[in-house]
Amino acid sequence: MAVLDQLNSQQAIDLENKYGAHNYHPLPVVLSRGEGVFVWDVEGKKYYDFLSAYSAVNQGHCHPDIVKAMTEQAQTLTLTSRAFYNDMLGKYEKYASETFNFDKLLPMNTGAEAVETALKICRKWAYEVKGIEENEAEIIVCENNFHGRTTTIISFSNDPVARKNFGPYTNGFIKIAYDNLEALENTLKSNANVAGFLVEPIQGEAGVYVPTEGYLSKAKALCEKYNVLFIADEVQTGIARTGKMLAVDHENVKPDVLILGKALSGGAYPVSAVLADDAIMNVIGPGNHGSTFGGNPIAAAVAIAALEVVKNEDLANNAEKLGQLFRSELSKFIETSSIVNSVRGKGLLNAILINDDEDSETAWNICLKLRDNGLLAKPTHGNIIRFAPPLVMTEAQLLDCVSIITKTLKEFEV
Ligand code: IF1
Repeated sequence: MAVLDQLNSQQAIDLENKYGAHNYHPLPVVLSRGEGVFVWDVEGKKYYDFLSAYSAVNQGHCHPDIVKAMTEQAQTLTLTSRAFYNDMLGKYEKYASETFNFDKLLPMNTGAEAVETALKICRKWAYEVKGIEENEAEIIVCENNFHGRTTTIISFSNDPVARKNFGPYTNGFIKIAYDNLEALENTLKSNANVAGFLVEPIQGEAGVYVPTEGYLSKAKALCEKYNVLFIADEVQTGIARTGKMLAVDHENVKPDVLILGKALSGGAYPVSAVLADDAIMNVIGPGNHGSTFGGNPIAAAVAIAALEVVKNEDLANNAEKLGQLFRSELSKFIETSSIVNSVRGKGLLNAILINDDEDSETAWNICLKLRDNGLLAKPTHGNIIRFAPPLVMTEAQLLDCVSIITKTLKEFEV
């Protein structure tokens, strides 16, 4: 078998099982093509994509503008490293900094790298600006957080599957309950060494937990009061996913440090970024931080195109409108359903809670049936199914998906 021979689904699955590390348990479907809100498997079956690669493909699969920008740049200059300047990075840094209203951007590749970058900037700011004693900085994080999979990040995770047997762990983090301002204030009051508060504006992986209205703005005010950096991880909630360009925009909060990833590239290429104003970003000097691919010309060209698509196609308002429609349609179904307890979310980041134990197979089996019915989604934790289609979806397509979802759920009514 030549390396690029066409495979059927089972052959592709067998290859991954034999030659790939088993660090995922994918839904058994083998995709070979994507366009807009649709993906096709190797046998040619068409599906609505209701996961969007965990909110990386907000602009739809293979968006022509993004592909064009990537292709043209790939035929011109792919990588220089930051040992030299290139003609694309400054344009991207300016465009993105102005888009999100910050002085500067530090370009990285994956979300986890951007989170790590933000943590390093926060600590360095604590020692050199706030005046905390070196190696004493603490960063507050939330229970049930997800910020990536590096050793430092999983050090402050409470997900045993993501954390166990990866020690020894990185110190310097204090965990508090999410959506709990009293817990935040008590920690700030009782610890002079707090440098920052790292928070997801909506907790995605935990199960799409939308905090109480006002939580983000009041948390930001507490951070200002105690001279602590408010660090927003918008890797999953950003880039129009929740109905605004950023989830923090729903409360008019400007973070001290903003972390972006995933849909910053429309899912075409690994692009992440940390944005901050000069008083914070200028703690970073030559040699303090970097990466081989960070800020490469393709990433810059792709990110500019991906952000242009979000603006030109008004994807935030579309996500807001279709998200409200989705939750209202699912709420009607839930009124008479025995299998779904609730629907929650913001914009087109939503989830349903299945009426079964967290360790039951029901949510997984529902996703297998959704697959058979032409829609791809996957449970987050046990009995929660996340629904996050590309933001380019039309109202007719969304209603078609609602009927697929409700038809499928009815098969599981007890
Ligand atoms: C997996 C989900 C998980 C993120 C937030 C940083 C990162 C992520 C808020 C790191 C990444 C991905 C990672 C992927 C599954 C997916 C995910 F919530 F989006 F569904 F795991 F929680 N901050 N989320 O959501 O970005 O390094 O991956 O580019 O690791 O299984 P990354």
